[in-house]
Amino acid sequence: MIWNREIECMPREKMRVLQGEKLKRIVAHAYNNSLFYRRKFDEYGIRPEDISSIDDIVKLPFTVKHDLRDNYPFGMMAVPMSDIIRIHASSGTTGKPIVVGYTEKDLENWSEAVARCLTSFGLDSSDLIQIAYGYGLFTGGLGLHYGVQRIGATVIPAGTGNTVKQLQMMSDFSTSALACTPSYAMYMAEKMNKYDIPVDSLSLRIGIFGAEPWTENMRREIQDKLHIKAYDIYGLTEISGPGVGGECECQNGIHISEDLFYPEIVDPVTLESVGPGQRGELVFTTLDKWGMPMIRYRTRDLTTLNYETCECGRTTVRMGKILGRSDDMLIVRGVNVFPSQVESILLEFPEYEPYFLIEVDRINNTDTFQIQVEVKPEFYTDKINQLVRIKERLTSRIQNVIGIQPEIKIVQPNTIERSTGKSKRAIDHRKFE
Ligand code: DLL
Repeated sequence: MIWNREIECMPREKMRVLQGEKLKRIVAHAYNNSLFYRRKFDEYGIRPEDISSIDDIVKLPFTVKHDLRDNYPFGMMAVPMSDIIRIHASSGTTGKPIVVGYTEKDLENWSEAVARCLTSFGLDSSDLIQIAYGYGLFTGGLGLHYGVQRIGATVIPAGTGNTVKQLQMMSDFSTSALACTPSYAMYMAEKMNKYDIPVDSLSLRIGIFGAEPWTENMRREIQDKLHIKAYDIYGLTEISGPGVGGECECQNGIHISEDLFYPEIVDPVTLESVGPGQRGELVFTTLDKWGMPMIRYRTRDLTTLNYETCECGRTTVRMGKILGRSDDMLIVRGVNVFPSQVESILLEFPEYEPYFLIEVDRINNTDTFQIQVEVKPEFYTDKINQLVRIKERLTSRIQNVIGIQPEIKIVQPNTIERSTGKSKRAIDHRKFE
């Protein structure tokens, strides 16, 4: 099923014309109604009249997270506050939170985007969808909530935490789809095992997972453990929230609602556009968001874009899985390390749990690279020799794939923090002055 066939299957040329029209409108709106954009465009010598098609987008300056922080809380709004009917916020890892505001039309568009994703996951009005993303200022809970209502399915607004109760609800209500972070889904699977809840006693068939990077290996693991199809949903607060894009039944790339959120990929260093299929930083322009338009917003997420028509029939551009962030990539002894690489390797080993914590430090001018991992209880043993062997295999696999040798520290089962939201997977203790 396709929620909005006209848009989702629109010929590419027609889509570019539509995007051009919308870009002209939103740039004029931003210039005329937001002091921030007026100053910025004036500084770059850009006027709304300079934009005549979507190709002109490269003339526009970028917007970055700092801009939102500097204009905290409402300085980036492009409508009077009386037209803003909802705010959300994201704390990020450091500093002041960023705040975003939505008009009624913005919320409608956002729900439309989420409705497209849910439909492409195979959900419809007959489904019961348990939302175990956080409600509140985080966009996950309410964002999914409105999308589920839009397709006429039943919302189970569970929120995060209280895992045993979540499982009970899933069983009592015959929940057919679960929406949460992939790490929370793994944790739920672990709890089901612990409490001897047979997975087939549940009615789950679909997972709606996002808000943090996860790998194909993680997908397989979750699908096997929960007997579901696990779909990727992507989004970020600045651009609306969840549903900027989502996979289809082909599970081969995240279709972006590009009539609403125009994506580009740029080289994170030179900021030049890169060719189709090439990896770089994802940049979004919101083409139909009026409360707080985002023009060429640098997401810091690293991925690729594929413009080929999908086997599902949709023509909308597909982004690859997020490979990491240009700002959470660790550079250890000169080598780029992404936490997702470690996750993927751990999942190749039956002995290890997929939970880990990377710690990086600098001692005597040399970077240390330690990874704490858990051995599954059935492989955990007092026999030092056996543990050493398991450790050696992991060390050499990581060295081969990533290019540097880690110090593997095996910790007791269940000691690495399980997360019900986004998991923290790396700590960098180095001080860079
Ligand atoms: O995490 C919105 C969301 C909620 C998306 C629920 C999906 C489901 P933020 O808190 O602003 O918003 O974080 C956005 O999370 O820039 C990515 O780095 C990461 N992220 C989000 N979805 C995915 C995904 C929400 N599917 C940041 N895969 C983004 C990988 C993701 N990373």
